[in-house]
Amino acid sequence: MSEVSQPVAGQRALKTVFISDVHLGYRGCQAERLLQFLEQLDASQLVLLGDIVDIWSMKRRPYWPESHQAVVRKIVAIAQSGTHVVYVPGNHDEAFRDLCGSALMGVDIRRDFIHETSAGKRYLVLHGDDFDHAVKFSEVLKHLGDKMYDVLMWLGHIIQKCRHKLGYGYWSLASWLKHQVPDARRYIERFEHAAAHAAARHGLDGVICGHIHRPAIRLVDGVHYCNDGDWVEHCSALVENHAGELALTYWTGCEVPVALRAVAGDSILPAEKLNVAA
Ligand SMILES: [Mn+2]
Repeated sequence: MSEVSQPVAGQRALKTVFISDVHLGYRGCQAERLLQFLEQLDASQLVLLGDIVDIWSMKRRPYWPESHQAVVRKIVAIAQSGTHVVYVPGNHDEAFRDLCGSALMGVDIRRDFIHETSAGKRYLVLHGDDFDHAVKFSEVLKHLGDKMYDVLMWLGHIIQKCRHKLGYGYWSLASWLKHQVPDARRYIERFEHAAAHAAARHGLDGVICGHIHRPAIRLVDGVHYCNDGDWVEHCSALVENHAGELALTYWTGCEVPVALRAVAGDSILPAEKLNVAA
């Protein structure tokens, strides 16, 4: 294990933070939690890895509360405060893919790119819908999934309210259910293998993506597979420290100054490991 690198004077706490699948414009978006996360963000680079805005959902049902606008304002402010912000549009915001290669309000828009960590490891960075064809997830199933998802989100919010009253932290019903369904597990596995193969084909060490709303860091076929999760169910981000180590961090809903819990795989890393002040 490499030594923990402490940020030097003037250096940001983290090197890179990846978030995706925020789904602004969709009722399930956890905009308030994301705002709190972004308030605490201290990173040299912020990567917005797709499905930041849910144009599909807004076409079905227009929805744009103040908190969603506040997230956009916050991101622009972060870009203007010296953090390099890169936006990789996903499938729910693919209209922005026409702007790939340009910069908007200080935000670089890219279709995909290769990220090199401080440790010299090279990662393919992309949203992940590119692998949908590989996993052959049928259109019918997808459509059923959308409807089911709305019901689950509604149920999940009720459970969340009860948990909050009882003093428990954030927990996702949709995520827990998905892990119980064999088909969903197979879909996730196929997706992870397709992503890993793409990175291997390009001769890279790993892949960083989002899209399937399932945060993960693991070795898949010898490739370092990293998924930053989402801000509908998990409220998760993938972070890189100055030593080039990658870890997942979750907004837990705890009312502590920094509600960031860093985990890698199943093990919980101490916060100092990631230079995140606890
Ligand atoms: Mn997506």
